[in-house]
Amino acid sequence: MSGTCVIGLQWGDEAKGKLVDLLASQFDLVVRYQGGANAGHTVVVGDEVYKLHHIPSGILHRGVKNLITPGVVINPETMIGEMEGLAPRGVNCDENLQISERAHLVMPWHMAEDRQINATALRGESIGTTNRGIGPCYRDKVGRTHAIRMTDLVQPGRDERIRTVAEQKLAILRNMGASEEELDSIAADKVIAQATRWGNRLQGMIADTTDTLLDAAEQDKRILFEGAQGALLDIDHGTYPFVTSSNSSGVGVCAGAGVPPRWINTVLGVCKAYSTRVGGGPFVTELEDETGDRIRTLGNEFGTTTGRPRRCGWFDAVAVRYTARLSGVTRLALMMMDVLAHLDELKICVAYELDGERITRFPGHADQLRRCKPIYETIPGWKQPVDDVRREEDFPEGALAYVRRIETLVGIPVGVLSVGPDRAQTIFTK
Ligand code: 2SA
Ligand code: MG
Repeated sequence: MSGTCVIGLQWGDEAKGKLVDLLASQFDLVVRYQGGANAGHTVVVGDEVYKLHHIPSGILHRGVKNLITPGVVINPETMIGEMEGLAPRGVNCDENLQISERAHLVMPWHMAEDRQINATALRGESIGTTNRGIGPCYRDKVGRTHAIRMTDLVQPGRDERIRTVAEQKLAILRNMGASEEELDSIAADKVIAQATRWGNRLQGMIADTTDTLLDAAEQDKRILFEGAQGALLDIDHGTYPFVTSSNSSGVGVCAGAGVPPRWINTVLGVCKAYSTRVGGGPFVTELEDETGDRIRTLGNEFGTTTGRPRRCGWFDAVAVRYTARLSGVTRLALMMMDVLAHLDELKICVAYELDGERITRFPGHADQLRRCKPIYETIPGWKQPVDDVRREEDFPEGALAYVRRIETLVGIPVGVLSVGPDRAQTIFTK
């Protein structure tokens, strides 16, 4: 069987959704295995723009089965909204989507708790979460005492379970100083009524996705694993504590999906030809100047989920080499090449200077990372649009020189180049 993963190698928004959509028709199954509604995958099909949050990008292809597995945290309210938004556009989730009974639910109180996280400064800075309740939901999953899972929605005892948790959460949030409006939104009766609706709507899709996935692997089916966020946001391996609460690097696939490593053989590592980050935390190659503003405008660098402007900077080969190795990347996909076509001069960060020493290892501590100064190599811009390029050999020489330099620094060949949002603007090179 062929298990292929698409993993973001930076801080998310590397255009993974576009690649998954392009590849999906070659696969039998597409799997979302971590994160939740904090993800925003934009897929452009002709004139139609789809913004997906929970639902795997494979849903846009008839005949492809889509799975949301145990490692995902699901907000049923927004997921049902997503399904209803897709239905009039001819996308039928009831037929092609299975949701794991083991997946945890993001409940209304998790959103209220998330706002409290954002109000807290860690090392002098807020994490800047997406306010989607992701961190509090994963915390409750690991804590076990306050968790509610998909399966609970369709089991006897549901209402009682929700009432108990809602009452405890009410007390916790009141103590944290939540507003009356927030407290009102988590009242037990209200949440029970919502959960009844969720159960009725989703029951046909709730399934044992682990069994489905293992059957598929053993039957030699082709499976595509769709990562959300990026490896630098990984809870264990990212720029902690400025990370998300799941394993968003390549090492998260097995646990989140419920698949042993032996079934994975290809890992596509997706990165932008520059860097972006949304939310707080260290960002060594950040450009807080006109060039940064220029990249933001040219690349339309605003969050899909929250609309927040993204911080922009140069390509960081130290960081990407780290995340590519960690994720077991077999090919790089270099996205947004069209944006760089407008700049006179480009820089690639080849090493950091930390406390007077040159390093090429990615530091594990946020404060160390914050002290790192980028050591750049300057490369002349090619100053020629590439939007219409469809073959590798048609790229300007300067653009290819940029690509070759990244391959050398990261140590992995580039197999995909992207020059725009459209399906056709993707060039498979090797
Ligand atoms: P959270 O909400 O607890 O996961 O936030 C923790 C950190 O993870 C970052 N994060 C993201 N960064 C980039 N893109 C993400 N998805 C959306 C998108 C973001 C948006 O695709 O555009 O719309 O703003 C994403 N999700 C989480 C987050 O900024 C925090 O730094
Ligand atoms: Mg995104």
